[in-house]
Amino acid sequence: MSAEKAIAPRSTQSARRKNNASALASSCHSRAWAGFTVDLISSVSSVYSVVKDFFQPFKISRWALLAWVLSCAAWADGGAPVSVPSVSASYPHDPRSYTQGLLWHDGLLYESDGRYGHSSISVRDLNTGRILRSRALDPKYFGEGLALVGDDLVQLTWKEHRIFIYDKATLRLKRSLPYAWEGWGAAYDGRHLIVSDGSAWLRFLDPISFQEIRRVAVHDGDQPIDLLNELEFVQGEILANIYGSDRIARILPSTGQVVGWLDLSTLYPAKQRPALDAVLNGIAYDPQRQMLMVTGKYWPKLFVIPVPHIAAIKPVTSPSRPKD
Ligand SMILES: [Ca+2]
Repeated sequence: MSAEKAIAPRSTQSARRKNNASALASSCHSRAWAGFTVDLISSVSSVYSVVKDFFQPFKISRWALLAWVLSCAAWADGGAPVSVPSVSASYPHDPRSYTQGLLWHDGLLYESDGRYGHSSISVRDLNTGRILRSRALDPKYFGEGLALVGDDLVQLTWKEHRIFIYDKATLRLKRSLPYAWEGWGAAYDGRHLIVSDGSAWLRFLDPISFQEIRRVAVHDGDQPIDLLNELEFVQGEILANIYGSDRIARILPSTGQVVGWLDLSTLYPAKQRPALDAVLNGIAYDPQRQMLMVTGKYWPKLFVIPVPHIAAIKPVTSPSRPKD
């Protein structure tokens, strides 16, 4: 999480500018716009609206701003293929939730919420969105990524260098441990706890000692992809929200290469959101039904995406098949 990710008073103009700057930086710097040509018009339009709002007090020519946006678009050329997956269903999601971690296990949703004074871990019913069990964090902690390791829920905190281990059935706090890095996203691949820290690095930790085993730098072609946020391990790939973006990266764990992007910008259009920080964040996976569940901070809905719709896009590095 970057400094911009912290909640500032949302009613102030400075807060809006701060968040606008974050969204803009994410758009240009992380190259989450890779594959830009697929949706050039809509992307330029949305970025331009953010830029115009941000620079409005400085009375800069709209044509100069548009030229700058287009230069960003040209810079973010090429990259892994972009898909717009189909949504098969939607369910209620508590619009007060500042979603930082999401996972699915045995018919229940588990969610980690952030913000100082509001952070929690909870168990939720998918159909109603109702919170079945919840445990608040001490106000000095900002809840972050969440992963299930065996029967233990592992919750990261943002800058507090502390992780919490809970019993999944009761949410009883079993222990807390020091943690070396800034906490953003977390997922478990059955062997390692995979964590992000807002950079382009994904670390693979021993799930018992939480010591680093290895790390990979995430990249789309030769471009690093930073601001990696909420994570999920899905059919051999790591899916990652990119902070401030409406896209999810599909990442090869072995190399960090992005093999595709999921464009989810139509699920909850930015103009309908209650705040600039109401961004896409939260990926859960049900392996039995092979479906993803995605939501965002302050989002009133959770959306279901059948995984076969995603897998239909072949990784660019998949071995070439022998000719028939
Ligand atoms: Ca997740």
